[in-house]
Order: sequence, then structure tokens, then C-alpha cells
Amino acid sequence: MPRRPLIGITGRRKRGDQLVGNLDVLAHMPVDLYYADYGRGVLEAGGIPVHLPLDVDPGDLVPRLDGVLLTGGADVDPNRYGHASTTDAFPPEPFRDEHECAVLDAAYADRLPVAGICRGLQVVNVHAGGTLHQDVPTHSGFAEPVDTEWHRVDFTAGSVLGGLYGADRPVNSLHHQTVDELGDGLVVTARAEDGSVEGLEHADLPVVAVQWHPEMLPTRADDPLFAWLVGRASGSAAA
Ligand SMILES: [Mn+2]
Repeated sequence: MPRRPLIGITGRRKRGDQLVGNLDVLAHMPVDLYYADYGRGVLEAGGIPVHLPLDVDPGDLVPRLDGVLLTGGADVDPNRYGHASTTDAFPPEPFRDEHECAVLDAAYADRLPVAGICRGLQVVNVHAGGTLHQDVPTHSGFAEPVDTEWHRVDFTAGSVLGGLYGADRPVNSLHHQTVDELGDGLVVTARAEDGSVEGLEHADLPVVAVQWHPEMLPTRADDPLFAWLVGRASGSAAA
């Protein structure tokens, strides 16, 4: 690979007092963080992960990247898709919603490859005008180890995800929301056995998103989604 592509990784904001063992005097300080396994997946696929701080204007930073990974996290604020909130299990972080929608605006403007994982898939859908089911407990495997194979996913033949993963595969399931109405320009290319949306692609842009967490599975180092993202970001069109 002639040049290892830079992949921007989004994250969330906490307060110092939400970090176990942190100094009391730092309790009010903002902390930006993301789970390192997202970065490891990018590294193992040959890319270089860079964190996108929430205070940076995505319009300034995203055009300097080669690709973007939208990561998991809290619920998208239902106000963003015109619904009243019906759950407080994972309170929204509207600041992050705003930031990630601006990241997508900038990435789409430059046709950068975008991968979404879990909340990332949901942000892609809401950004495109779609809506979410706010609580789907049958997909909330939060009490089991994170690599537990929770349900099967079936992929659409001929789609990007179908090309990456084949006909089907077992996945983990660490989400309590799913896609309801599909956003403009998006195509569902993976579903769980109960019909829930587990994968999306954009009809015209290099955007692929999954509802499960490939970075938490033992197959992470060889996961095709990370390979697709880094491959597209390096211009080698892996899929
Ligand atoms: Mn699921």
C-alpha cells in the first residue's frame, strides 16, 4: 500500500467524574473518548486512525482525511427525526449528533468512504431523513459478553455488504434501537432473522453501515468492513 490512509473516528464526550478513579478536582472537565478497538480495526486493515475531537469544525478537518468511521454510543436525539422521546435508557448527546451530521455533510461533499457501526448506522439513517424504533429489547444483548453471537444476519446478494460477508453470518447485538423509516438514498442490504435492519448502504455514495459491532468480535483483524473502508480510502476499491 503506497500510502496508509487516515481514517477519522468519532467519539463521545464525558465528564471527568464519569471516569472511575479520576481526581475529584477534575470532575467538571470534559473528556473526549472512543473505544480503542475501533482504531485497532482500522490499524489492522492498514489504515491510520485519528480521533475527531468534538470541538473541531468537521468542515475544517474531514477534507484532510481519507475516510470516516462513525462509532457506537448513545441514542440519537429523537427530536432530530421529529419524534418525542420514549426511552431514557441511553440519554441523547445532541452535541455529538450535531457534530456527526456535520462530519457526514463534509464526507459526502468530498465523496469520502464512510463506515458506520451501531449508532453510526443510526446516525447515517437519521442524517438522511430516516427514523428509528426507540426500544427493541430483543436485540439488547447487554448482559452477555460483547462477542456473543446473538442472531444471524442475511445479506442481499449483489450488494457491497453481500460481497464482503457472503450470504449470512452470526453477529453480536449490542443495540436497543433499530431503523424504522429508511432515509433518502439508502438501501437496506442486511437484515436479522426478525427483519430488523442490520446493514445499510448508500445508492450513490461510498457509505456502508452495520448495526452489529465487528470491532468486538474475534474476527476483527480480518473483518471485511474495516478492509472495505481502508481499501476505499486508499483508492484501491476493495469492494
Ligand atoms: Mn441486532
